[in-house]
Amino acid sequence: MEFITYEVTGPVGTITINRPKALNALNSQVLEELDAVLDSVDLDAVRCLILTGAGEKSFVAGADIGEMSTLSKAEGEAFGKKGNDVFLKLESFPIPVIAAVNGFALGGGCEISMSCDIRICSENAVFGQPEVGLGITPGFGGTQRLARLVGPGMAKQMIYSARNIKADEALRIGLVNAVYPIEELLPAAQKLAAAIAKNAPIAVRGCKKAINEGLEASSMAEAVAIEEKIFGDCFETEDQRYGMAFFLDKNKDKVKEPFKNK
Ligand code: DAK
Repeated sequence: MEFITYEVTGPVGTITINRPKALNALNSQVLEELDAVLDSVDLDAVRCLILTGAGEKSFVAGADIGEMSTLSKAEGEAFGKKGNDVFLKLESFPIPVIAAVNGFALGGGCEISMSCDIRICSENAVFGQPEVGLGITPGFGGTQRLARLVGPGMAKQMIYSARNIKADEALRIGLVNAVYPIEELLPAAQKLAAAIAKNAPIAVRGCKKAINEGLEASSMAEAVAIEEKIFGDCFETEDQRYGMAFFLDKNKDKVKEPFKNK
């Protein structure tokens, strides 16, 4: 792959968008490679993913404006579909994905971070949806995911004004969970990923599914029914039996074994 690197350390996989000359902007090839790398993740071994950008300046500076500038209507739709398919794949990916936002996250960059489960960022991060200044609307889910994450009022202000916000404001409005000095960002992401990876993987996946599908449900009754089903499924797992037996066994000298993902 030319623009994506993928490294696995223990149960944590790190995907890096590596096109620093264009501030990691998303062109068709980046989107295709991202799609392929997600398909290649070994879900038996990897329990959490980190998504980041190469370098210290930019996470993703948006969709590739050069490539988009010459698109016809049909090509624009095809480009949009390619992006939306990858973003939906990330959002519904079976295991959690942490976006480690290391600089600019503009347009498609902000949108791809919002397709991840959790966002943390560096102090130099900048978020924004500048599309209306380019004569387009956000096209990779920005109007939908930003409104769900920070509320419609703040999302509308950011999108209509095309104003970028810095890391401290992103933290204040709940777009990111934490801000770190740039050199501490990846270690923090790895620490969080390791903490997630240590827990029962089938239960963690179930939580992701329950939260995502519950948010799409039309009523709380429907949402809790989704949770009930996923909760019930846990009782068919070895990990549930082991986790509860370990708690009930009051032997303080016993060391907890890794969950088996079964
Ligand atoms: N696309 C292509 N190249 C980009 C780029 C981008 N989004 N952002 C930066 N680059 C390139 C620059 O052209 C420059 O290339 P060279 O001139 O060196 O060849 C290089 O990266 C370094 O950028 P700058 O020289 O501009 O660096 P600065 O530090 O001065 O400025 C900046 C950094 C991030 C403030 C600036 O580069 C900038 O404003 N970039 C554009 C940010 C932006 O507007 N992003 C949103 C793009 S719109 C759709 C679905 C989704 C979308 C659209 C349609 N459909 C459903 C159809 C998504 C749209 C977007 O994301």
